Amino acid sequence: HKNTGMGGSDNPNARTIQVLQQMCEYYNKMQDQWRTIAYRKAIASLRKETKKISTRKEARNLPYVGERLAAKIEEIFFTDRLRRLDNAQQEPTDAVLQMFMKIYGVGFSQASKWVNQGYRSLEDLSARAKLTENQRIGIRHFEDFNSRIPRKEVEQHGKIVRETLQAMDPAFEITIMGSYRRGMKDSGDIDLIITKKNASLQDIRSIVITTLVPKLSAFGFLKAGLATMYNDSGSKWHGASVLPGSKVWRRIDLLLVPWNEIGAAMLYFTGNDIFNRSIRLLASKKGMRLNQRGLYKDVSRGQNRQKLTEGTLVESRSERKIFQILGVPWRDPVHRIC
Ligand code: DCP
Ligand code: MG
Ligand code: MN
Repeated sequence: HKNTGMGGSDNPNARTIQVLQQMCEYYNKMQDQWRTIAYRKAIASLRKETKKISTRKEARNLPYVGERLAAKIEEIFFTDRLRRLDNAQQEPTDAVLQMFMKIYGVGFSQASKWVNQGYRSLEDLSARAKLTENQRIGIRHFEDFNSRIPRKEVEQHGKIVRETLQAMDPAFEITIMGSYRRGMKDSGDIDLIITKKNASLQDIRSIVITTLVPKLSAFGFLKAGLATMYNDSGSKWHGASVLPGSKVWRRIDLLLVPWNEIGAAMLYFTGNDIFNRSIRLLASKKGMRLNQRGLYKDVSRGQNRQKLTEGTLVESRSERKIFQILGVPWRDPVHRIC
């Protein structure tokens, strides 16, 4: 939930917050999760502060502000900028690195490798680098995969999957998740939960993998399978889809969910990712554990909050009940942004 009172331009630390925010966005782009979280927490502390923070010592007294962040806060106060941020913005290879990281399936380590090997453009990569088939697809459809999908089009992709699946078995239920369920006007990809009343994961998986995917591929709707995962933390099929008459490839995720886990899965796949992180943290503070399969109690934790036992399942069928048990008022999906 956005803090509206403080943190705006009326906040005495507005400039410091602005610079830290840019640094945070840089680390987020670099997929440096630890620094991103550390910066977010420090920024949240500063937003709540009503006095101007100028020295390292004052900064050190704020919650979530350690020695190094305190030094940066002082630097911003006295110089109105941050050398680390200037450096980041000037690194010549940085723009290339960030572009490579936008290729589907490419993270920081693969992108850095390519930069270190001297590649500077997508053309370089496709002509000279040794690439996996998925990387080739990611590069060939770079523009498509990085453009936003209008809400109406997200619905059309969902409709094709729904109608095809329900023609085979009308009991299947398909729900569009992710940014679409949060009401956003466009999305980065199409996230579809597929479930069926009283069905097990096996039941759903066998229809989707042996029948649905081949059928949609034969239509020319599904163009490529990019990743599949079947394990304890979920069952999913990631690929690309194209509407009839269109040439634009979209990223589509089929998320297979057994009926008895539908509530926990709805909660997880609605996001956003930061909302998920905070509600999980809240669960862990109450001695419980929340994941995409359910809410568990009697989880025993060691000194550093690490899990010692799995705990027993409390709720997984109803999204609303999970909120209730956690003692959190129901939050409409459109408000699940942190
Ligand atoms: N999710 C998460 N943590 C992640 C990835 C995903 O909690 N690291 C959850 C929350 C997301 C949902 O899964 O909202 C769908 O993931 P997406 O990556 O598709 O993200 P969104 O749909 O929210 O945004 P976009 O419009 O970019 O697809
Ligand atoms: Mg999405
Ligand atoms: Mn997705």
